[in-house]
Amino acid sequence: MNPGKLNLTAESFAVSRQQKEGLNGHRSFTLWLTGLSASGKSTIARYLEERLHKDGIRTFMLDGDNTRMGINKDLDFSPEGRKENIRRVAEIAKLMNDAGIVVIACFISPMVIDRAMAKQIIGENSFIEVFVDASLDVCKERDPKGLYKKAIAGEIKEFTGISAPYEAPLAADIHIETNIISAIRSSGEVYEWLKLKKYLLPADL
Ligand code: ADX
Repeated sequence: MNPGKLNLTAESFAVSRQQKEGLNGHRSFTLWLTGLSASGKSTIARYLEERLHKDGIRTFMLDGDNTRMGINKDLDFSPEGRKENIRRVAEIAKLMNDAGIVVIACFISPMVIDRAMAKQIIGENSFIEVFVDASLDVCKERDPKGLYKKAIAGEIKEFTGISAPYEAPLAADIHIETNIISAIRSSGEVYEWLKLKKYLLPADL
């Protein structure tokens, strides 16, 4: 829809994102974890959030299973449903970043073009793509929710990796091979990367 047609004008705020970051004592940004179901996204995110919280960093975790039970409960797993899912959660992540909060977003987000849209919504300098890379065989073996079994039996349609595509990132900011390393070590790698790239310093440094 064309915003001009709806007679909308963006409102400016009295307190800027930078001021909110200053109050919090750290920058805000979004870590975007992409990968197959059962690749370890949510487990890594949980460890990472605990660690950041201990450092006094304000965080929020967005997870596909949860948002699909709430704000996105009207969406399916068709390509259009997934695109709208990603668009909405990217807008939510952006709002949270504007509020000074660090977002850890866990979405399969299987399409390169949809992740590019998320990056565009959130802003290039605030978006960190993390590829949580586990092979399909390993994910099928883990199958914590029994979904791969159902998908292979044809009981779930359009299941990522079985009957729907997953396009791996070609140039993720962080690439974690969870076939090889544990979730806790994976979260440590992300944490060290954030420190190295100075994401965890106060906003004005
Ligand atoms: S996304 O593709 O639109 O990014 P999202 O991350 O929100 O997916 O949701 C994925 C979760 O939904 C999976 O972890 C799984 O528990 C559940 N799920 C149910 N049906 C499907 C399906 N057809 N494909 C993938 N995940 C599914």
